[in-house]
Amino acid sequence: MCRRSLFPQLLKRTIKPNGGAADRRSIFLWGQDDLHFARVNVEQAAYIGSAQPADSIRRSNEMSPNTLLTIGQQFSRRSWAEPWKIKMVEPLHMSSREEREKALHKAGFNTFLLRSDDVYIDLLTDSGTGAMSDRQWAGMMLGDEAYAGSRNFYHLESAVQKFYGYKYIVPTHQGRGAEHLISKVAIKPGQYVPGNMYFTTTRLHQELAGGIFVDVIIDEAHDPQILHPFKGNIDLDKLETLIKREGADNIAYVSVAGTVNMAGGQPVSMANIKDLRDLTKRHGIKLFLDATRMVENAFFIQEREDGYADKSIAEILREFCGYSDAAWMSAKKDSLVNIGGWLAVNDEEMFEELRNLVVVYEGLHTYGGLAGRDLEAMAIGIAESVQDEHIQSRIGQVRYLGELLTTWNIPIVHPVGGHAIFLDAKAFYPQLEQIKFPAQTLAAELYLDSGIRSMERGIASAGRNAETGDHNYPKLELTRLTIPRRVYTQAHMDVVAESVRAVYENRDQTRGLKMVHEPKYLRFFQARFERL
Ligand code: P70
Repeated sequence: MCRRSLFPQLLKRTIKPNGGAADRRSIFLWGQDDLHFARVNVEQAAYIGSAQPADSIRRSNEMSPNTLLTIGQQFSRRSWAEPWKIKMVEPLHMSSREEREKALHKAGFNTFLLRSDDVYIDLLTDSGTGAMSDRQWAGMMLGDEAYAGSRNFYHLESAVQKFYGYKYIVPTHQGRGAEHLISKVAIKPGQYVPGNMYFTTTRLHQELAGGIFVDVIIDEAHDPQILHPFKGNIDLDKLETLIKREGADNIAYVSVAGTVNMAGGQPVSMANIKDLRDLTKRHGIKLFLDATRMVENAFFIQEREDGYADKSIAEILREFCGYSDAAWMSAKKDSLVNIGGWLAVNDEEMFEELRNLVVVYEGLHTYGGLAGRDLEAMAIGIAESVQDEHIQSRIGQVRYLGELLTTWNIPIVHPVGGHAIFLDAKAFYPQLEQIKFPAQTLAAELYLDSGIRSMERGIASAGRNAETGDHNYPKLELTRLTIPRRVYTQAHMDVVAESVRAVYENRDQTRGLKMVHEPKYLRFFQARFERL
């Protein structure tokens, strides 16, 4: 491989500015490698991100061709490292190919049905799989397990108020518990719920409450190769058309996710949420935020948006949340805990309703289905999650894997998002029609090669159309390599990259899968497949 090819040659490719004044003042120049970019501001040409001025590239090129370079040096930047050291380790099981073949058959070619003991590197999800800090573990010992009024609840309440800025907090056992309650309270049957692409559990709860989900994300989000700094943005024209067509009274609320999971962990810009706030205010429509990976979203705003380079992650997070009326959270992601979630609102009346409903479905309003110790770990995790150095190294690790795969020309979603690398299974297996489950097939092949567990995010996840009963055929057919927080090392990422490459090199021999068992709800969790 030619080392020179690793250096970003800045090209004027892209970009259709979308969603707000700040974006419109910038032109993004993306590197040939699709990973690095420079932003040229109309007022002053400014380089941000990891794009490099020409002289540092020249300096690296002067090194001897045999010099071993760190990845940071290869990209002409200083390397990052984790802001922690390891105090306790969990041994992993390294299985043989024969064992994996057996395990995969037993699991019906569905990585959700594998036993964790049969997995080597587990990239199924970043949900609840992070490593807690020594402070969080110490906090667990301070759990106040009173049925009512646990002191840990008040710690959590203060942390959410301080870092996210909402007034009233209701704890829930995890994200979908919060989604259930807010959908029940805020949606009248037949109302529309526009959102920036769907998330499986979010949409299901909206639909179970009688809502009709409408995707109003910008078109760029549906194309894995289009480069856009804020691919999670809402298309304000699409939203306005829906409001005009259906009337503001028929919109329950606008549902915005901070970093859009199904689009590849893509962020929403501050300009977009501000414009969205103005638009919804004009029509008297509420704006609710899925804050699950909002800290990661804040990182991209700091990196890419005019005026935010010198603001802290905590400041950006507070400002962004300030444009919404309410939020729900799966704390198992950004907040560095193994279980937990919450709902937060500014409206007192709505809070009263939610606080009442939580006792029916989750538990009393001061524990919401969690132990006191879980609430404490969450309160501490929130404070740790907004530290700039934490989020830089977290996203740095995801990018590292992306850099390796991109330089090997393996098709992934660009730009690389916050929590995962998404392999583009349609491009990986052009010979497979979507009904042969290319992303599910790729997840199975990766597991067979090395014991790495990934997750299908394509046709199996998209389910069926409620009216026609046919499969939904999403544009994106992706296999997600999700990176747990503070768990794996750079060497693990090397092993993952090499395994993806080995599967890629054998891609011609792959024939796909057929579904032989299909559960009614969220079928991807328990569906079973057979080889074609
Ligand atoms: C994942 C997890 C959970 C999630 C999320 C966003 C943006 C809400 C939730 C729900 C777990 C998962 C869930 C469904 C299918 C596959 C995996 N995402 N909003 O791995 O939160 O899990 O706590 O109920 O990403 O992406 P919770």
